[in-house]
Amino acid sequence: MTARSSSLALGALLIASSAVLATDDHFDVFLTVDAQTNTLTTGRVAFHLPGQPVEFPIRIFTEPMGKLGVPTFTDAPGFFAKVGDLPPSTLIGYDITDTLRIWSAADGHFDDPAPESLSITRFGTTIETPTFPATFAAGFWLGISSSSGSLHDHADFFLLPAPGNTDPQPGLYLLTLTLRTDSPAIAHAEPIYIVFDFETNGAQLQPAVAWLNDLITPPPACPGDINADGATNLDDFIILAANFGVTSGASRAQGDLNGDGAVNLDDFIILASDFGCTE
Ligand SMILES: [Ca+2]
Ligand SMILES: [Ca+2]
Repeated sequence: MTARSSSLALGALLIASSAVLATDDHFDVFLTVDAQTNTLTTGRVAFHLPGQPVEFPIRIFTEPMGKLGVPTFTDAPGFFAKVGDLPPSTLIGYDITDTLRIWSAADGHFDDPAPESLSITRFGTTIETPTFPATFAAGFWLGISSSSGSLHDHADFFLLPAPGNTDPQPGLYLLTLTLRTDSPAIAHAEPIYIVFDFETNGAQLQPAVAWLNDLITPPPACPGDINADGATNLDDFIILAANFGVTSGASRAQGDLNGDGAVNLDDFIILASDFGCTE
């Protein structure tokens, strides 16, 4: 039995146990429809905290693999809406909108396609991440909201080894999804980013999430505005100076203005030429 076929067989087994998995401590992707723009929007709900608080809006999610003793598997994050958060009886689905990517700890980015792939299984239907960057892979319906507009569904995620390999390499893997409904009146959600941690123990999660935050944050009106207060001034210079010399993994909020992960003279020049800017 190949690793892939054993993964799929396990997936079939896990579908039967999904009621048990739903009680696990985990974060899920919270879903609702923005009343002003009629757009599906995402947050993060913490099932393991009292009252299941929701952070909103959130588009970046992190998840360790290795549930149920299977190193390459997790069924989280799931997808969740409380009563009234979604229109009643509405299908929720997704599409994969990029190849699977792997975090480069050395260079501090998710630019590299992973030789591995990721599969998503729900109700016995499976799709895999596309091989080529920026390729669309049509997903399927994850679930349907109740007559009161609530939803709680989990799919099964499996990390698959590169062709010819027995196991995936340890790393942080980035899955890009766009969530949608079957209602033509509701616009698709902005892409969400799920970082799966396969056997790295989270050492690089913070810079990886910072990199994604930079990716989805619109460029500021003032290119030298490090602390995002709408002006480029001494406050920004102090942050840049405090991090000057960092060679990788730095975020914009730490003074990396050109997005190369380092804080150095290149960033200082951007700040200096923008000094005094106000929005
Ligand atoms: Ca500023
Ligand atoms: Ca830089």
